[in-house]
Amino acid sequence: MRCFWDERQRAHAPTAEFFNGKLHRAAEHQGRVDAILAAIGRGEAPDDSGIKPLLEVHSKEYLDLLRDAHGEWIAAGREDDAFPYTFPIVGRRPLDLTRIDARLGRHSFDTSTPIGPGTWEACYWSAQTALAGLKAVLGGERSVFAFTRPPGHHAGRDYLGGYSYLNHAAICAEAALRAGRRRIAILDVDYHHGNGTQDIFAGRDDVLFASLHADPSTDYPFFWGHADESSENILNLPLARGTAWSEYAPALTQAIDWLEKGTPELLIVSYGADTHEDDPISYFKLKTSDYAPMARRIASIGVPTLIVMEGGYAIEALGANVAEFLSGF
Ligand code: SP5
Ligand code: ZN
Repeated sequence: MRCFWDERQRAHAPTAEFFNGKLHRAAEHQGRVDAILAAIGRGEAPDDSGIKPLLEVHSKEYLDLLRDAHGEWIAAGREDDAFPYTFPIVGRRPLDLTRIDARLGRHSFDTSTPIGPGTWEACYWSAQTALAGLKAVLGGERSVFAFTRPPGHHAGRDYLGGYSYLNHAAICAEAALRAGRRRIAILDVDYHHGNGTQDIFAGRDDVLFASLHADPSTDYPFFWGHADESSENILNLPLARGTAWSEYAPALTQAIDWLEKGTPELLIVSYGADTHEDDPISYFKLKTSDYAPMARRIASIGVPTLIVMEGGYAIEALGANVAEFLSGF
């Protein structure tokens, strides 16, 4: 299978994230890169498709913030990565503030997604990696893996969160529509709900979004991904902590059947390996050997498929999990 990756994606190097009242070592750290490259080889470097496809999903104001935030943070006399700490919750007035702390809070929904000196460069090239993968799929490849990093599925039109800054699945879905495909399916199998992707495509009739994820009553991102958010084009299948393949498989079949009914011309898979039993921040019980049957079921949809990488933090198992998943295609 053709795989895409750009070395500039390494420039994002967060050291810490804040949750449960403390700073923790960043789960989405650079060690994930070599673990996955060991499984897929070097990857083809993407062409530069420019900023335009990013602007089809994200606002200019938000992209400007991603590019400029760390410089402004340093100019304000701070050290290390930029973190938000004050948030305009629902109902606040849309003030046009310039203070870096206000702008960060305006465009963030958590405190686990810092912006460092290389974050924009890594995000930009991660999006180009996804777009290069899409181009290969549109050019006739049956399935392609874009090693996107940092991840994307928690990022919305104008906000970051969940280690995600640019929503690759959404950027590629929009680009595929602009290239003439009429209906796109997105299947999200990361442990966490893809709230950004859902938010971007809610109410649309040209993009279907199905997600299997940990029940948000117990797990991040809490406020999105509940079963009753499902609609014409959204299917959420929350699963309990402790879910193993025997419970996962029927839910996957349900998601696949639902997507097939929508007769998509292209499939985008948001693949997270954080459903693995050893994942340090997650609570499903999938085994490495479960990822090939998972992928075979997904491949049975039988349409050209772009796989983008989301989470997966069990470094020892990560390469094998990705290799196993790709082998199923
Ligand atoms: C792309 C992706 O997988 N993002 C996930 C972001 C989750 N961030 C919140 C982490 C909170 C983890 N709490 C679990 C405690 C572990 N004992
Ligand atoms: Zn995840």
